[in-house]
Amino acid sequence: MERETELMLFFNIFACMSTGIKKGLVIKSTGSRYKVSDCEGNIIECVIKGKFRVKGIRTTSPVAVGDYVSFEMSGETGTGIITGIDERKNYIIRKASKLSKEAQIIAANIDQLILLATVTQPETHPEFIDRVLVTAEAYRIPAKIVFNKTDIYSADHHLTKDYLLSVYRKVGYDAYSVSLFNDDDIEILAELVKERVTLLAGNSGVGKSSLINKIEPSFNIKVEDISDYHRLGKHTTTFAEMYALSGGGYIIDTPGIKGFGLIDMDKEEIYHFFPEIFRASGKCRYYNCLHINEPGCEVKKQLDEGKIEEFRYRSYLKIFEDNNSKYR
Ligand SMILES: Nc1nc2c(ncn2[C@@H]2O[C@H](COP(=O)(O)OP(=O)(O)OP(=O)(O)O)[C@@H](O)[C@H]2O)c(=O)[nH]1
Ligand SMILES: [Mg+2]
Ligand SMILES: [Zn+2]
Repeated sequence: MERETELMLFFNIFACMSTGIKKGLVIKSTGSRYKVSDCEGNIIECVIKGKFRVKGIRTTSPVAVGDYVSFEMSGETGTGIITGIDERKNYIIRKASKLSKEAQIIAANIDQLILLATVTQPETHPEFIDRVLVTAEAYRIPAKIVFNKTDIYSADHHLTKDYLLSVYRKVGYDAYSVSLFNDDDIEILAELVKERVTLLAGNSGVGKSSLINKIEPSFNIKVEDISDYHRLGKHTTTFAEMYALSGGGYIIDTPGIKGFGLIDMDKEEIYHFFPEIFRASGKCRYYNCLHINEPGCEVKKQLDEGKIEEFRYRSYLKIFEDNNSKYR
């Protein structure tokens, strides 16, 4: 387990032994009610008392899955009342909707993000992958990419998957391809998530819940019917849930993350979150080059030479032009 997570657990177990205020880990949030796991493994329904603020952002709900919280038991109802949130190691947010100023914290205290993608059923667009990766980079959460459903890929789908694997590996990401119907692949996945807090991201229908079920069959999480998953507008108001793994660690299942990449970023900062563009930028003629049309731009040069992949650069431009980004 990562050092910081370990320290946090130790601290919380210690805090648990004192009387009065209890400590726990938020494993589910439905906006106003929370499920909190205490140090003895009891699950307590909790509500929030008072106002909590997260510096700099307006959130729909101040407490997120993965948060360590303090709570007191309320005598009458048997529910807990959350009175404080421990400082977060990190968190990841999305906007509640495209026009909204409010943000939703998807999860907090994450060791890694695993982006589950599929070349078919459904097709994950590379731009979506890039937006998730940019978001993870912006929050300094290490990201890995896993292409799923290889059992149903045609020869062309395999070519596409191999191409994407090579692009993302070259950029520096760990990237894998699996089928959830292959036992060896399940072992690889189980190893990837062991003793870590993993946020599982990806389009609706790529197999996030199925993956957790395969690693821990006892969870029996509801899996979408194959004919249902592509319906638009689903899942927009559902929340993340955290599952404790028997081998240590947690997986956070996130239903339908649509708004990924819609967070506000400074425009001149976006290229920092494309590692290969950031690497090239050191050789640009101008220190404030944004790699659009500037003379002596190393990024454009490497793009022409095929060293930077065209679709990655296009994703950069798309995010750059996105109205939601601030230009200061
Ligand atoms: N052929 C094949 N089907 C898979 C694989 N993994 C998952 N599926 C199927 O894909 C469908 C969707 O799986 P889910 O686990 O519900 O997908 P999800 O990512 O949790 O979707 P949301 O909860 O809507 O975000 C189900 O019918 C699964 O059985 C795989 O490796 N191969
Ligand atoms: Mg699911
Ligand atoms: Zn440049």
